[in-house]
Amino acid sequence: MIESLLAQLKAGAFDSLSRAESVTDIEGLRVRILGKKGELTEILKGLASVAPNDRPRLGQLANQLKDEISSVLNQKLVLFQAQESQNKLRSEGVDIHLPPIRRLIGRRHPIQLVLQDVVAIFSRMGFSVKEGPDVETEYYNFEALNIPADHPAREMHDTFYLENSLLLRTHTSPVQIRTMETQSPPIKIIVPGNVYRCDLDVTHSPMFHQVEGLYVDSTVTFSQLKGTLVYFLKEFFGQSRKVRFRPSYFPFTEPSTEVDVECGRCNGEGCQSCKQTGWLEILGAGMVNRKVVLSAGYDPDQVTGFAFGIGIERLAMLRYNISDIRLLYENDLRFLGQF
Ligand code: FA5
Repeated sequence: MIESLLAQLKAGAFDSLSRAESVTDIEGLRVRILGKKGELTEILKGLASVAPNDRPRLGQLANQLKDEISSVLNQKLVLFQAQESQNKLRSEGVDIHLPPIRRLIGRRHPIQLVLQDVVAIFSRMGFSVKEGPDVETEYYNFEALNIPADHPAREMHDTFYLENSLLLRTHTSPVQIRTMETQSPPIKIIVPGNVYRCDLDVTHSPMFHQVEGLYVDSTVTFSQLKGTLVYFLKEFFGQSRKVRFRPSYFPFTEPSTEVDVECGRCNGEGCQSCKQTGWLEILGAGMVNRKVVLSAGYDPDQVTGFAFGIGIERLAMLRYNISDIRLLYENDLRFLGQF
């Protein structure tokens, strides 16, 4: 009886094995046939009721069958495992001939490019870099610069006021005072930084950048100021770009001047970017006012100086022919990608 059951099991097992197609099929068959509750175990339970003399022979027969089936199961398992891992590799394969995915690489903002150049040019002339706070007191932003509370120049600055007499600095000139208060002449510094004014049109931005310059020593002259600025402009724009100095007024310098550069979009003909004037104003400058020298604690009879404040966005507009200052702050990658 057991012998014929084992023969049936063998025929069924080899039939199932011949139809198995995957690792999962093989694992299923192993459990079904040889598992703890599998078909072979069920048959072996019947050994208890056979004659004791027959048991060793039938036991041996069952073990042989178990080894035979195990060996075929293992062979097929290795085969299917190899096939399946090949298929997996093929489906996940990398085609090394495909072009690589293009990664966008960040680049410097045009304002940073211009700032770098300006700082480099003045550094070559012996100016060192200083910084000051964006949040200023009224004293440093106005009073110490000879702009008292009722002075009309305060209105020209369209200031963003904060609480407790604090404000967002409207220019980098407060750093002149902060530096003179703590250092003795000679002082030769530039101050790159952000400044803020409630201003917005094609040439005005509410946040923009200035580079302040201050040179204070025993005999600093206006011709040195002009020579320094002309040298800077030729280095920055090249020899042939037209520039002009206009007389101007700042409460903290006397005499004062403003410098314009010819508009490159219309070559001086007049267009929307230069408000039809053919020129773009880039900086204010002058000899440090005696009152400012005095309030900084120096003797104006012993010490003279010049100062200037350059608008960095305006330099960028002129260098790259940018028609509207607001383009610089819209973060449009099509625009920024050109620099
Ligand atoms: C001043 O800010 C003075 N502190 C400059 C100065 C320094 C004069 C030292 C004398 C001695 P002004 O307001 O003109 O000056 O600004 C200087 C430059 O900043 C301008 O020539 C212009 O290029 C730029 N500028 C002014 N307002 C704006 C704005 N809203 N957006 C962009 N650029 C501006």
